[in-house]
Amino acid sequence: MADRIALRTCPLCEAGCGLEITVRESAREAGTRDSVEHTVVRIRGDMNDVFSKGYLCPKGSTLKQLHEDPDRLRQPMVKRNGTHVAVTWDEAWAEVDRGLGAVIATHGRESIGTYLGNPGAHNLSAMTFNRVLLTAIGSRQRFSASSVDQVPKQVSAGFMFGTAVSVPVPDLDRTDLLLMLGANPYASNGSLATAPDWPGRLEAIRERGGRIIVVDPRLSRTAESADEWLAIRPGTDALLLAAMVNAVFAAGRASVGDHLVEHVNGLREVEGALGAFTPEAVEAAVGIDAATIRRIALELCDANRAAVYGRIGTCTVSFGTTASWLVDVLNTVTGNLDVVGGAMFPLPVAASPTTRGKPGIGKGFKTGRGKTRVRGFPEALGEYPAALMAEEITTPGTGQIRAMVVVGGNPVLSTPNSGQLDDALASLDFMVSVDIYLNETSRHAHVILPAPSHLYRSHYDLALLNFGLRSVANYSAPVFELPPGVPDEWEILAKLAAIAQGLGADADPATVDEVTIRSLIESTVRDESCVIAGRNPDDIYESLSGPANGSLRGPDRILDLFLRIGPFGDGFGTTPGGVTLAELKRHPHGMDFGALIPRVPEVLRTPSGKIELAPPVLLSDLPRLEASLNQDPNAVLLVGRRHLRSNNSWMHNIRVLVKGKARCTLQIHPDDAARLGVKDGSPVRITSRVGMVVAPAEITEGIRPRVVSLPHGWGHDVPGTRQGIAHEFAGVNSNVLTDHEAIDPLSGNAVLNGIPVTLAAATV
Ligand SMILES: Nc1nc2c(c(=O)[nH]1)N[C@H]1C(S)=C(S)[C@@H](COP(=O)(O)OP(=O)(O)OC[C@H]3O[C@@H](n4cnc5c(=O)[nH]c(N)nc54)[C@H](O)[C@@H]3O)O[C@H]1N2
Ligand SMILES: Nc1nc2c(c(=O)[nH]1)N[C@H]1C(S)=C(S)[C@@H](COP(=O)(O)OP(=O)(O)OC[C@H]3O[C@@H](n4cnc5c(=O)[nH]c(N)nc54)[C@H](O)[C@@H]3O)O[C@H]1N2
Ligand code: SF4
Ligand SMILES: [Mo]
Repeated sequence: MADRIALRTCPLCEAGCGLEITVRESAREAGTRDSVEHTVVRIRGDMNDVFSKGYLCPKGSTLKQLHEDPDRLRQPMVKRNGTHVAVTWDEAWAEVDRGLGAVIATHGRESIGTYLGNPGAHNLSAMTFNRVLLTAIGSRQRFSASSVDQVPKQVSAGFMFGTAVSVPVPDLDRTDLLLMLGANPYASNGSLATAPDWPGRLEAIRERGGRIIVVDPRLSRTAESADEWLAIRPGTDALLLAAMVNAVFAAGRASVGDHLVEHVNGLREVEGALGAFTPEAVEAAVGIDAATIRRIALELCDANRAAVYGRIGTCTVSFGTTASWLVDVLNTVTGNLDVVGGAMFPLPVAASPTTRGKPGIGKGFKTGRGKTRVRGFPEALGEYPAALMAEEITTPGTGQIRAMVVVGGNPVLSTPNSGQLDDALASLDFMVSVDIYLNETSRHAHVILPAPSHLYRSHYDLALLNFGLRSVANYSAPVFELPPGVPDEWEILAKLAAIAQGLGADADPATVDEVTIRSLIESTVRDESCVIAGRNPDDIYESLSGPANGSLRGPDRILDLFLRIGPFGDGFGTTPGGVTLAELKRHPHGMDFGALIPRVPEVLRTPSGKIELAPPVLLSDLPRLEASLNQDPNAVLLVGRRHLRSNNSWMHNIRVLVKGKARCTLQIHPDDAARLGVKDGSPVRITSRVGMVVAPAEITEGIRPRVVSLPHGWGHDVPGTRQGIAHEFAGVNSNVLTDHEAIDPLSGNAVLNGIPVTLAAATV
């Protein structure tokens, strides 16, 4: 057979690059399991992709190696006598039914915990059926990678603008000045601001005469390419931002702009609340001099178009929510919120809470609608802090977690005090992992249910396009047809849901799918502000599911509903020519509905219908922020970092990505290395309150003295896993050092940067 080209959005990171995949298919001899043999010949950037235009990073092409990786699980695994053995799907489902059923029968639903990992945010199956699974399980013991990541930004956006995804993004393509804190898009390709080729977009800012300022304790690749690098002391971005806002007010330059005057509450309250945070008051703690703080604050006012953007380094710290809030306060008071070239609200094509409900007003946002069982820590976004998962498993009492359901997550490497969590997972009565590998976390699972290779699944970035720098839609059809008898990931999730509901091991995922679409349609037609309000649900169902629409089922059918009721949708006939899944399929390189447009006040969903610049919850954290001015300037603080060729804790079983220079090194300043007497490459013992690891030193001028950096996601040398290559390039687990007690009180997010450590030369 001739080669064919398949187009697909890369699911590995938030950039969502278009891939052009050359595929060879040849007929197999009769009697083999699949009738067609597939080979991925080559993967390169899709030059015609509407958003990425051919850009891709070194990880994108390795979907081929991932697809072919012999260690990637193809069959379910069940733990027997301490060892995982491959079983049939029927055996695996029977085991899940027995295991989950027994825990529910004995301890009740609250004893089942869930952890949803990061790849789910890039996965149409998970985006449509994880919620179904959580509802079916019916336990409040919900955890996810969100609370080791972006929850602080979602909480601050929720209080200010009304929904947890009302997150302004920097309008990179039209800005003249970008102030970037705690983000390294040259490695990570951008986060909570979705666009392919961040490096190219940043270079374009400078080419058109603009400036980029990077705030980072390390001279990251992004800082290296910027006009200015400010080597901040870890964990102090909230102080820096507070001082910048203070300086803008003090200079009499605070102005939200004519476009926002009518739409902002709390401007004077913010001015008063931040009175103590003068540039002079914060400079010692922050490690950046007052004159520089003041100058940059005023540059943001003077620039024609400027944007402030903060990410991991501003979120995964003790003042994560406060810093995230202050980023948008600074954008607002410098007149840069909701203007072209400033910080703007995305207009997603599908499934955004910012395009649902009555425009301009809403119920607003709350946290604390429940408290953790053990220490009474408040809920955020319907979840509890991942940092507290271990104590919920190990502390006896009613509601103690006795079983875990983990979907696409590796919390043993990704969440704080992993040593403790590792032990906790080992103590469970039952655990099931939906994962593609037998790794540090899934090794604890009694049953591992393997999701099929990405190339067998359809794809649409339902989550990340909520943060798109343009309104883009792109659907990827499966590259290969699933072999008979192998469930798609959504079918795995739907069947798990059915089993959790007590429907037994023979339950049909199709039934769950039907119930799901019916209830989605029902709630949509009941929503008065929806374009299909009051329509007959059966007609909508038929329009989605009938042969004329390709007899859609599963995630594709849900996606079609979301597209059609979205701002560019056909509204099931209301807006002829509007987007549908069928239309999207006719545009395999994607559809681009344009650059960002100003959205205030329509985007707001606060009860007041205004931007809340001074939410009381945020003001209440300021005394704690002020107390943090008195820090020990001599403390040695650990931060993390990312590498372009790595992806959190996985993609480490792909040789082309891990070979070469060791990645898991401790970056350390020459002065600190000299004091310890360590040479480049020699081992350093790093000790925190909760743990100790030894990693080789990488001596570099590109880090602030008294700051050291170790990447996360390594430590693949534990027994009982099946990742041969990752094992060879094991590295050490930095989250052995991060402290489960250190949590941002407003969001429950873990503190993963700015960890106090002591260092010593280690003997080999
Ligand atoms: N110290 C420190 N820790 C951190 C961070 C940090 O900066 N510093 N960053 C944090 C951040 S931002 C994040 S998002 C978290 C990530 O935390 P997690 O989501 O817990 O970890 P990942 O490494 O993304 O693990 C992904 C898992 O999903 C599996 N997988 C991959 N693709 C699929 C799929 O299609 N389906 C299924 N079912 N499984 C799949 C992989 O095999 C792996 O087991 O880590 C956090 N941890
Ligand atoms: N190649 C690759 N790409 C990825 C990922 C990956 O693992 N590898 N992970 C994906 C995920 S899940 C996410 S969430 C995104 C994250 O994307 P980013 O937010 O860009 O994360 P990082 O690349 O880790 O950059 C964080 C930077 O913050 C700095 N930093 C640490 N502490 C502080 C601090 O206190 N203040 C300030 N100002 N800076 C600090 C670090 O030195 C680092 O350079 O990347 C995504 N993309
Ligand atoms: S930047 Fe790399 S990993 Fe991210 S979507 Fe693009 S090709 Fe994939
Ligand atoms: Mo993340």
